[in-house]
Amino acid sequence: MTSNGTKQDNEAGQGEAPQNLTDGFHLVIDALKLNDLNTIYTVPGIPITDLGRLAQAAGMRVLSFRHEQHAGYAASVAGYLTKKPGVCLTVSAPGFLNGLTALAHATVNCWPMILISGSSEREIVDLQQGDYEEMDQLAVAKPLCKAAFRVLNAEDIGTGIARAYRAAVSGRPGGVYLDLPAKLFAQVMDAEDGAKSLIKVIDPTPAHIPAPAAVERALDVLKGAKKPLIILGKGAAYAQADEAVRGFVEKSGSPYIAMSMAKGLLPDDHPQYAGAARSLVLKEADVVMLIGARLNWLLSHGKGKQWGEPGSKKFIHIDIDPREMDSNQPIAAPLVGDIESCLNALIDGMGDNWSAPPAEWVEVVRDKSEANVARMAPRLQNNNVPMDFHGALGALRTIIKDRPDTILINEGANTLDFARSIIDMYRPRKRIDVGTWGVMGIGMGSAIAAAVETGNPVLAVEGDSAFGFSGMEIETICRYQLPICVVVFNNSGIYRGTDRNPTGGSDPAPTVFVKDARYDRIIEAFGGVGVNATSPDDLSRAVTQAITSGKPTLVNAVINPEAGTESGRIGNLNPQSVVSKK
Ligand code: ADP
Ligand code: TZD
Ligand code: MG
Repeated sequence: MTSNGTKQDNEAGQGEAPQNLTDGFHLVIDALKLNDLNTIYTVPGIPITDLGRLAQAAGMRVLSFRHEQHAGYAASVAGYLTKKPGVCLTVSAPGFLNGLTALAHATVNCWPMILISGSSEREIVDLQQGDYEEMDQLAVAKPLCKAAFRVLNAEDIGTGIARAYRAAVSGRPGGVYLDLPAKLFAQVMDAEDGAKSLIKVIDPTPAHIPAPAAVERALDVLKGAKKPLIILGKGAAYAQADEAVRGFVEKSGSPYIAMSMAKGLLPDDHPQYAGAARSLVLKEADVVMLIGARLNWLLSHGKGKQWGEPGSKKFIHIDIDPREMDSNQPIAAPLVGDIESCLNALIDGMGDNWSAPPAEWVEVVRDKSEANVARMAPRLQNNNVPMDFHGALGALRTIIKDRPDTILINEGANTLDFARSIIDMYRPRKRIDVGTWGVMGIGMGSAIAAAVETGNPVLAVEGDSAFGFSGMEIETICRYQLPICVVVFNNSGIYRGTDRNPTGGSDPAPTVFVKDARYDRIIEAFGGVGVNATSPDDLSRAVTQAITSGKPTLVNAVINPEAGTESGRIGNLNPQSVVSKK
């Protein structure tokens, strides 16, 4: 049926029983539900207010945020955790743009997400006649996501949502934009034809079996290794191939390290885990096997001092995207396929007599790990007041150890870098952080999605600056009564709270915030529990209480303003003026 046909239906419809008709609103909802997409992260307004209402009436979970960016981050994290696209719904132009950062973030992190946005009328937008919230949103979205579609006719809604779903999850996952102009929602069509127009997506993430020759090549390279190293990335966590990952790592006998969000895929106290000997293994390994991890800036592009002598390593790389191969270093054995299929093929190919790597390598790595862990231990038990990062994170480390199903959200600079190395993870997909961009602002959106999608308790460990980006969503957390405990590491600023205005003027330095701020009072405004914690013992008590009760809680953790360093552990990326230094 064409849009003309729809019009006729509309007119004819006046004489007919209304239950025989459907409209754009209902078709969008029915298409989402048909594909088991039952949760929407949104901010309401023209033209999608009724879409949210009707979706809730149809039994969908509709979570209404205070700012679209956080609804978007929530959808991206829902995609990461569930392997189905998270759905974010926004209003036109400014709402769309607010959601777009999260759509780009999802794409950069290879997480499936669909940003559905209402938009203004095509006829007016294209003639630039100044519509309410006018913008050519499809054109703006295109370069920032994996795919972008617009639906003009009600009978194409099913196709639009099916295409968006497939584009988001197939191959390398990413963000997809779906543009729905206001007029579409009110378009009416015959209900039976409407139902028939919907598509249930069959096998949206088909297995991607690696070529046998590529498997053999990878095994040859691995077999030749005297000092192998496996690096697990968040693609391996996303793949939900947990048994294959464990099976392969253990059968290989190789030391492994985990990128931040792959922590816990195997427990961080696993005997092969070399996280505490990271510098040693990166420098010394002769064969490095990347599993769902890119050789991007987070691994210094596989170059530089930390990687030892140039040319001293061979790489094996498992990824679903063939174009990732050779992006930064020549790959001796590219293995293109989905992680589960690739690892199972490798496990089969290893047979029953696979020999473990040379004992001296395994022992050197284990000795170094154990020595570093032992050296760190006393610092984590300090009870200093004001707290430093080690004392405060030592307390939280124990809490996660005792409650390994808790999902840890983490952002900030020092707060991020210290937490990543101090807090051990024991279960897959329990750590969500700033991801590939190192973006601040993912905190509350991620926490909300983690709670909504899993029902597990959530602990968000936030720098005071990082928290500020999404702080108003504390109201959302209280409104939905989510089991989220937010700990703000309050060192009164970005990196440190000690900078001074060099002119002696009354404006504070750009990196410092209000001294002695009480973030805990923010949550009290919305009926949540606020606690001011000045010692690791206080902090431990407050967080344990929060997780046990499941009540929305915000702990203001008072951290020594002198404790941090510039840019945390990536100060080397920070350009500094040599001429203006005193
Ligand atoms: P990290 O930041 O943890 O190092 P990256 O985001 O850089 O991880 O890398 C994740 C990689 O995983 C991406 O290159 C992506 O294409 C890949 N990937 C995602 N899902 C799968 C899958 N199911 N099978 C194989 N590779 C995958
Ligand atoms: N804006 C965005 C969206 N992302 C960013 N990464 C930054 C700005 C720059 N930035 C960082 O890279 S870390 C950080 C900013 C503003 C905040 C660090 O302060 P914090 O953490 O209080 O969160 P610590 O513990 O004081 O180091
Ligand atoms: Mg800070």
